[in-house]
Amino acid sequence: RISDEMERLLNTQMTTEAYQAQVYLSYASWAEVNSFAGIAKFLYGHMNEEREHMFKILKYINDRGGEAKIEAIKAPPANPANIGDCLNKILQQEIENSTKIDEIVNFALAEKDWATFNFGQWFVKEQIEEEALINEVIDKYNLASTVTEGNRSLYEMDRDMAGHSQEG
Ligand code: OFO
Repeated sequence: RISDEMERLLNTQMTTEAYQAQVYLSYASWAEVNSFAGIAKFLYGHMNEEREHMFKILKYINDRGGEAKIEAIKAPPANPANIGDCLNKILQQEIENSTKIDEIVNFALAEKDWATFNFGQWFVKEQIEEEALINEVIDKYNLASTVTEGNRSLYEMDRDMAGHSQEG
């Protein structure tokens, strides 16, 4: 069974994943309203990934003798200023999330809770992929916005984002 402290940490992380989903949802909706249909589709897709992370943690807590606690999710931040701001904020959020995952893994190691240590490795790997994925999209954005052909390049990027993979 997971320890009480581990149960608390995992419950907090579960709510963090739900919050991340809310941020992707709100940014996706903002992008859609601002006519970036491709970026919106990509962000909606990533919202689903975060919900899966949340559910994965919920199942793990319950399977390991704990009890998942569904709590209030805080409101997402204000709309980003533009696509570049949106992507940078998402990257920042993923970097912060990686730190939180590391804390859980560190605690599992300290407690010799090998089941959670192993469970946490999936998230460690996932965070590497997510940071790489968002960095890749930022590179594309930077490239798209330096080309001096008016909005054509950003238009093409948005169109390509509709089919962009969710994997890093
Ligand atoms: Fe994008 O992060 Fe969940 O874990």
